[in-house]
Amino acid sequence: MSVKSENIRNIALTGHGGCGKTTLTEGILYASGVINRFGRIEDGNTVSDYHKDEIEKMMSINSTLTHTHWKDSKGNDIKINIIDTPGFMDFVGEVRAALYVADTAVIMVDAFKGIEVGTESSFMMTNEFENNVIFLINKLDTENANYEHTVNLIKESFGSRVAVVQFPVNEGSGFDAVIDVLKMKMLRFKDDGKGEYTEEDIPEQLLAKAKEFHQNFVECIAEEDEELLNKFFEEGANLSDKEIEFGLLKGMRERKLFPVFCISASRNIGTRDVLDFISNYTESPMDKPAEIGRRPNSQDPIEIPPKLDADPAIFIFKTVSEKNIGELSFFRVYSGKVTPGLDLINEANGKSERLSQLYAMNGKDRKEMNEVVCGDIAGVVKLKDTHTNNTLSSKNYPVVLPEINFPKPNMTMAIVARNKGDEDKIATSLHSLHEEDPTFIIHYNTETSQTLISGQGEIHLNTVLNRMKNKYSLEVDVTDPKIPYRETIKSSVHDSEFKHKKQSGGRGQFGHVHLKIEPVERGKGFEFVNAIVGGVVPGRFIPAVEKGLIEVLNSGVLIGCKVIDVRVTLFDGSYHNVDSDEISFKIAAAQAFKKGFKEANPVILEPIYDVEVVFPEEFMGAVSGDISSRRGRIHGMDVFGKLQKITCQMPLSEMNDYSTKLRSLTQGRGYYDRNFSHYEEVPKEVEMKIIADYEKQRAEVS
Ligand SMILES: Nc1nc2c(ncn2[C@@H]2O[C@H](COP(=O)(O)OP(=O)(O)O)[C@@H](O)[C@H]2O)c(=O)[nH]1
Ligand SMILES: [Mg+2]
Repeated sequence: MSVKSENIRNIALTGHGGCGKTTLTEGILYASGVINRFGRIEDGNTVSDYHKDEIEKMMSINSTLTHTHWKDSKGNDIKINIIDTPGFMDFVGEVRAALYVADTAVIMVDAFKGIEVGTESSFMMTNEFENNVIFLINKLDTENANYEHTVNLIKESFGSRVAVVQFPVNEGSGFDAVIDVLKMKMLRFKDDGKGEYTEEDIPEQLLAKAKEFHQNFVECIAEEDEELLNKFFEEGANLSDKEIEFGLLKGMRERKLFPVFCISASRNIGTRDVLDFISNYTESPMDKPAEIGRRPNSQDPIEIPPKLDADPAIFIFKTVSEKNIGELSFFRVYSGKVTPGLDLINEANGKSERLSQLYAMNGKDRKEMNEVVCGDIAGVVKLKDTHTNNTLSSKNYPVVLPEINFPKPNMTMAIVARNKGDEDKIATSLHSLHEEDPTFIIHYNTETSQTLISGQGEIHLNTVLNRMKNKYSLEVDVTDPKIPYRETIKSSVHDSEFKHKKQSGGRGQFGHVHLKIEPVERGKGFEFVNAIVGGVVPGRFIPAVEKGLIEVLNSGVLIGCKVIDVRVTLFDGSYHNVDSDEISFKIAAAQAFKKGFKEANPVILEPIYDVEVVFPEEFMGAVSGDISSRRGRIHGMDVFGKLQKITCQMPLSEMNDYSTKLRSLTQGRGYYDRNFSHYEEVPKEVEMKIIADYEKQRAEVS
C-alpha cells in the first residue's frame, strides 16, 4: 500500500562530524523495527556508512537515504525519509543536496563540544534552503556532557527562540530520563537499546523547573501570533493542543522557532520522542508552497505545485555508481507521482528517459516500489542521460527545478597516470566520479599540459582518488599544479636583428629581419606592426614573420611560459630571390625576438587572486600572519557578528595548501573564496628561484 503524501516527512541529519548522525540513523531504524541489530560505527556495520571507505575511515563520506514508518498521535502511518549526511567540511556538497530535498533539518550538537563549525555551517545552509530546524543535543550519556551550557550556546548562536522541549534528568553516564515540557511528563528509558520508555509524573523537585521551561516554550509558540500572545498573557501558559500545533508549525516554517531535544543516540535514549515530534509537528511536503522552477529554454518562472494529481516532476539530487547495479539516482517527486516504465523528459538535454525499477532505500538495501508519490524520496537505476541536478518532467507540463548550487572548489592537484597507457581509462573514470560527485571537478590545462582535479580539500580529493583505485583499479601520482606564469619586458629594444642563412648544397635558406620590441600596457596582449617599406621583406613573408613571433610568444623565452603585453614592429630586413622562404623568415623572426626580449629587461609575471577569508575573530592574528607569509596584501577587514572577514590579494603560487592551512589555523571554522585578479611582476628573489627550477627541470628532461 502506498503512503499518502501528507504523511511523508523528509528530514536531513546534519551537524559537525562525529556528533552522532549515523548512530542516530541506526538507532531510529532499530527503534522502529527496520533492522534487528543496532550496528556500531566501531564495528563498521551501520546501515548508513556502508561504503568501504566509510568503514575504513569510520566516518560518513556520502549522504545515505534510509526510511522508516512511525505512527503519529492520530494513528496515521507516517513515512519518514532520513538522509544521513557527512559532517566533515570537505563533503559539504552532499549536505547541500540533502538539505535541498529535505523539508526539516535535524541539526545534532555534541553535548560536550557544543557549537562546532559543522553546526554553524549546517545552520547557515538551512537558511538558504529554507528548512525547518530541530536541534538534538546528543551524547548526554557522556561524562562531560553539559546540557544547559549547550542550550545557551545554541541560543547565543541561533537566536532566542531556540525552545527547549526536553531537559535531561541525570545527564552523564547514568543518563536514562528526560523531562518533556510539552507532554509535561518524565520519560524513563529502558536499557534495551530500543528506546522504549515509560511516562512518569515529573518528580516534585523538578516540577518548578519543568513549569518554567513549559512556560518559556509556550511563550515562544505564542509569539507566533498576536491572538495567541494575548491569550498567553491573560491566561498564563494554557494554550490548547491545537493552538500549540498551529504555533509550532508556523514558527518552524518561518524559521523563527527551533525546538531542542536531548538524546543519547548510541543508547537510543530520546529517539522515539523525537520521532513522535517529527510525525506530529513537522511539515509534510504538502504543507510547502509550490516550488518555483522555470520553463525549459527560458527564464520564465513556473509553479510546480505539490499535488498528487498534477503532471509528474522529479528532481535528481544525487547519483552513485554501485557495484553490480551501475548508476543509482536518488530523486524527490515534486509534483504528481511516478511509476516504473513511465517516460519523462530530461529538459537539460531534451532526451526522453524511461524510469525503470523504483526503489525504497535503506542504505545499500533496496525494496521495489510500485509508485513514488508526490513528496516522497526514492532511488531509480539505469537512467541513461540523467545526472545530479536534472529535472525529469512530463511532456504535458515540462519544467526545470532550480539547481543545487554546489560549492566552488578550493583545492587543486595535478595528477599523472602511474601506469603508462592508463590515461584513457583514467579520463573515463574521472568523468564518472564527477557524475557521482559534482564538487569533484576535472580540468585539462592545455597551457601547462596537466590534468587537474579540484575539490573541497585534501581529504576530499584523496577520497575520490581512493575510490578510483578501489573501483576501477586505477592509480595516479599527485603533484602540485604548475603555475601559469607569464613573461614580459619592461623596456624597449629598438633594433634586434637576426639573419637566418643556410647554405648546404641544393637550395639554401635565407631570412633577415630587424625588429623593434616594446612593452605595452598590461592586458593589451600582443601587437604586431608591419612597418616595412619598399618591399625589403616581401609581403608574402610577413605572415611567416608574425607566425614565428606567435610561436615564441606561446612557448616563452625565460621559463617556458606565455609572453604577453609586447608590441613587435618589423621595420627592416632583406631577402634572397631563390633561398628565401616562409620557414627562414619564421626562424629569423623567432630568433630576433628571443635575442631582443632578453635585452629588454624581461620579467616574470604571476597570477594574483582576490581572496576573501572569513573566520572567527579570535584567529585574527594567526590568519593575518599567515596571509603575510604568503606574500599576501591585506586590503580590508570587516566584522560580521563574531566573524571577521579579510579582503586581500595573494599570489596563486603561494596558495596551494591554503585550504588545509586555513582550516588548521581556525579549527576548521575558516573558509575562503578566490577569484583571479591580474598578473603582477614576481619579486626578484622569487624570480631567480623560478628560473633555477625551470632550468633544473629542463636538464632532467634532456
Ligand atoms: N557516548 C556516546 N557516543 C556516541 C553517541 N552517539 C554517537 N557516539 C559515538 O560518536 C562517534 C561518532 O558517531 P557517528 O554516528 O559516526 O557521528 P557522525 O559523524 O555525526 O555520523 C562514534 O564513535 C559513536 O559511537 C552517544 O549518544 N553517546
Ligand atoms: Mg556519519
